[in-house]
Amino acid sequence: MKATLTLKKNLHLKGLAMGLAAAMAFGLGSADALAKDINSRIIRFGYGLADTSPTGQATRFFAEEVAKLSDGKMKVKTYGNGALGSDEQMQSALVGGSQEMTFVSTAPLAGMVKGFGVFDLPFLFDDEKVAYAVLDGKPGQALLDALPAKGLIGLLYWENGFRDLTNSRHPITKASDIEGIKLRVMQNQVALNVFKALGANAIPMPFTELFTALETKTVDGQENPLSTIQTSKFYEVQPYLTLSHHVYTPFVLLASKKWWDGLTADEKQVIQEAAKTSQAYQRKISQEGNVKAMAFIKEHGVQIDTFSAAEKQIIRDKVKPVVEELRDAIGPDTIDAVVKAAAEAQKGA
Ligand code: TK8
Repeated sequence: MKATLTLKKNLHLKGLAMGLAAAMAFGLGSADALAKDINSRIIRFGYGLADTSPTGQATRFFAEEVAKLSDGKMKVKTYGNGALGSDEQMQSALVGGSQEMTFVSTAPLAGMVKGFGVFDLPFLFDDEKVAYAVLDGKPGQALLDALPAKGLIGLLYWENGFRDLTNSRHPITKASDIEGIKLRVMQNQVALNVFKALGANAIPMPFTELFTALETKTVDGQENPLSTIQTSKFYEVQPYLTLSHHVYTPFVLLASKKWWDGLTADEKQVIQEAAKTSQAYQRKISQEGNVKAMAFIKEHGVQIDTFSAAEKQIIRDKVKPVVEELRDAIGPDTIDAVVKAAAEAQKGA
């Protein structure tokens, strides 16, 4: 009799243990979240792109991941279309602690960490794979590591993408066609000097002011990836597009350090895990978005041109002196590390 009771008790305990193990193994949120030190939080995540953009979609994916991993306790509220300000204004809001998260292009960050200006140098990366190898490797991490001293946590890189030129004046098929174009550029010394070297009348301007500036012809042109040209509706006021792919701009997924330092270790882990899962998703839909945007822009009557290899070489030659001059403005070690890592990644491709 006694033996049977013991056997039953053991079987019962074993069943319980297996049930809990299964719950943990299948990551059933509630078992995990309850066991973790996670508080109810609202996270304000502002960004400049249209909420219909692929990266706008990625912020909602990120919000769902955070909710899943925190059992709904950490709620990310996303605000697209520049609703919370320009990249520069949101960077400052994170430093001050009045906003928790954003993604911004590396160009505006160069004002805080000069090394981020390296990504505004033309023709650095042959394709996205090379860019990911550099960004997710030591050179990219070294730049993120410089952000906490400025009040920002650089979680990882998302993709803005290869930039293409649009304008409302005339087709641009040769390097010399850029001369005299009033071209909006992102607000840093590298982007400004590079396009001045190409003869453009380069005008630094926040992204949030760009559509109106194009519509009112305050500027003739701009440069951004295809999915931005579509979703921010630049194609409506830019009849000429040149597939220049002249610069690859990364986004940095940022958190406010003031806010971050107040999170528990488990809450930080939720954000970091969600960021990592979202990176693969964001890069995938970013590339898919550019393919869709190309077809969309073509259908909407925009004239699409390209630069020949010879014209691209003329561009490289024209900006070479400026790139040399900018070595100090960016940091020679950063430039050399990025160029070396890109060459290695390209060889391994
Ligand atoms: C969006 C910007 C934009 C960037 C620019 O907030 O400013 O042209 O390419 O994507 O970060």
